[in-house]
Amino acid sequence: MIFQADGATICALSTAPGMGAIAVIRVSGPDAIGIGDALFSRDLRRADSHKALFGVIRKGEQLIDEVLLTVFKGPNSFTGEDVIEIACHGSVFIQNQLLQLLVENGCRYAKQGEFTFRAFFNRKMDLSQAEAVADLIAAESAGAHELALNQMRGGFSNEIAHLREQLINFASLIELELDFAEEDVEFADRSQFTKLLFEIEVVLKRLIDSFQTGNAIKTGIPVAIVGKPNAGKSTLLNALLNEERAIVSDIPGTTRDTVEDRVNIEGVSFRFIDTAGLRETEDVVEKIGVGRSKDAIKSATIVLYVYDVNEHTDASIAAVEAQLQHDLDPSRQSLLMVGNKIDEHADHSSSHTAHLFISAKHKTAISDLQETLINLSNLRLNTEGSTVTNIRHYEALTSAYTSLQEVLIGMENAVSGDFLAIDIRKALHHLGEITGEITSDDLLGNIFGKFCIGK
Ligand SMILES: Nc1nc2c(ncn2[C@@H]2O[C@H](COP(=O)(O)OP(=O)(O)OP(=O)(O)O)[C@@H](O)[C@H]2O)c(=O)[nH]1
Ligand SMILES: [Mg+2]
Repeated sequence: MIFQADGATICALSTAPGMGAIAVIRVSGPDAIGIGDALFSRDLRRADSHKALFGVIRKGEQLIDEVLLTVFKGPNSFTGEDVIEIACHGSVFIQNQLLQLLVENGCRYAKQGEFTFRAFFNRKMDLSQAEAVADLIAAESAGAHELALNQMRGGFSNEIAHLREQLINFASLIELELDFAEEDVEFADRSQFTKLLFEIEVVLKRLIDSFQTGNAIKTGIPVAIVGKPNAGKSTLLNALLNEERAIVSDIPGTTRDTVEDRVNIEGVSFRFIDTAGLRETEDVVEKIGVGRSKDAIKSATIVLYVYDVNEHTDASIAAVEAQLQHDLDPSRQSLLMVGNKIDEHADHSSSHTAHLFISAKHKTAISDLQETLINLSNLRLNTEGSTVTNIRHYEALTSAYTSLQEVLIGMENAVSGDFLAIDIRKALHHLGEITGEITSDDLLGNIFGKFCIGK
């Protein structure tokens, strides 16, 4: 076990390291209240839970700080243990003095993620909820925040727990049959079971499919900026990011590798990927770049095709658009056609009414473009049930789905109960991995090791 339940009382700075207006130090464990009581000017042993007390902390005769101290009596605390939180003035000196004092009085410094691990260990939350705590802290956009919050509050866990419960019921009935093998009885109604399996299959499929969106929201919706050399892709990237991120020049083939960066537009996080201009080329390096552009198109949620309005006829651009529409997967990708360099164009009329017309260089109509991107991204938000954002969950769901398929095939071929039971147990195992009924030290180390200290 990466963290043993060693009965230690642990302490750490829970606010960001460095100087701040205030800092919060968290202490959790059986002696939290006793240790706090020894240092604080007021009686903590008889203090109410969840109420802040104002007082001072001294080191011998020396006054360290005036603080607000809150007691959270277990099990009604984040970790499920007795917890105290000390809100002090945010000087690094005070923070260090207090932590030192806590250690001198019997605390041990907490490891990364140890508070959240204890919450998991004490069943205050399951594994997917603990992971959501990390996601919530890292969330930079409204969408990522909403998904993490929903997962932390147990929306996703409940859905998985419900699926598991249904499967467990049937698994036990089938296993019961095995005990009566001689008598040749069927406790588990096969047709009812098949119906249930199909229902579970639908839910699993929906959860698996939601990962594409969930991941896009968490890591930014991938927008590939593609087009011919010199169309103004890099200029547009810079305009969207509001910084000179990519090199711009009038030499076709300037961008050779993909350049990407994230930006938040009205609370939605986008990951813009500027690519090498698409053209037939003999240049070895440029060829690799063009290959990467094509990969970027495949994995993008939104493909933004930029063309120079001065260099195209309506017919030629319609042909490009038709080809792109054909190449994209409409169930998960949208295409946005953008005519650039309108500043150089005398005639603004076009038959392409669905296209956006901008000048990347002069930042004309960039806000229209941003608005369109927001609209396209909204279309893709999952409204029904939970959205999977975590690759670990995605993999476990996919494995559960495969095992379920095996069960269904077995049912179809009327295989015997003992074989069915094996595959059902497998599916249960994979679902249990998500919520943490099934864990390994490696897995826990991996998850909690990513947390910051104090969380
Ligand atoms: N007049 C005008 N020029 C522009 C506009 N946008 C880009 N340009 C110019 O077009 C040239 C090419 O711009 P880039 O942004 O480097 O084009 P690109 O599509 O990234 O080109 P590659 O990286 O070679 O594929 C530069 O000289 C830009 O200044 C625009 O809106 N109007
Ligand atoms: Mg470029």
